[in-house]
Amino acid sequence: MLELYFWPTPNGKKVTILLEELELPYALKPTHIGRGDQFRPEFLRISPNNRMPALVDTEPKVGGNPLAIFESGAIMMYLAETTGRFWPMEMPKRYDVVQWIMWQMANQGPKFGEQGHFMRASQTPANGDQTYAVRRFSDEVHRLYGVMNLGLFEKRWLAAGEYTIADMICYPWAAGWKMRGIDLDEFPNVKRWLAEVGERPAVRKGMAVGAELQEDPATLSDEEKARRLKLLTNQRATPIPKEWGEAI
Ligand SMILES: N[C@@H](CCC(=O)N[C@@H](CS)C(=O)NCC(=O)O)C(=O)O
Repeated sequence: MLELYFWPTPNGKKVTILLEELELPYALKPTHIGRGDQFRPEFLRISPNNRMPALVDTEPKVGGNPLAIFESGAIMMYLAETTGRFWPMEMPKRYDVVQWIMWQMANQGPKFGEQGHFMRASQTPANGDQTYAVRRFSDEVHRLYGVMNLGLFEKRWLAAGEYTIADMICYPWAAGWKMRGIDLDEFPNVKRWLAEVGERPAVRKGMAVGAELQEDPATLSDEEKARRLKLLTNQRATPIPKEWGEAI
């Protein structure tokens, strides 16, 4: 059984898209990052980075103990490789896909995430002037849409001449262009690609997973909102949990 530790954010949805494309059964393990589930000792054993998504394959094909993987890119490579789908293994296609996965994990995900962070931070006067940070990351986001637009020039898919995990991993963040202040008409190749990927039934399904988990912020008290904000923004190193025992 595949157990997916998940919360409905773009990073989580990369994996649900792939699982839906693969039509694999999986058990969703809601990991409420606002409440702090990502700091539970048992979750940190799976994902020491205190981030979801994470995957546990309780019966790996290679045999042995259950296999735990964190980082969405690694999870997607594992699923694609073990099923033999959406990641051609022959050269040079294999690395055409890998380079876009690396690009997404090192550029699109982090920079888009920081743009969102500083845009939210700028709404609180106590944080001071955030103009520099918002500008820096908004420029990066614009540059990165441009990178995809170049990468998709005269190409239907990002890599390997076929629909792969490279497209799936880049889709959920790219789909949020409107709230990022992006004019999609500047990036016609991305616009065309977003429309085609977004129409796939498995992509629609994967993007909708966990919608019922979302909370209406209006139902949260001011104290709870402040507690969650602190939990998500002021993180420092987590000591080895006492529950792990001496042997770890
Ligand atoms: N590079 C990681 C990023 C994962 C990530 O940032 N997850 C966020 C939600 S989108 C999270 O779990 N945040 C919890 C926290 O900040 O404590 C991946 O792609 O898996």
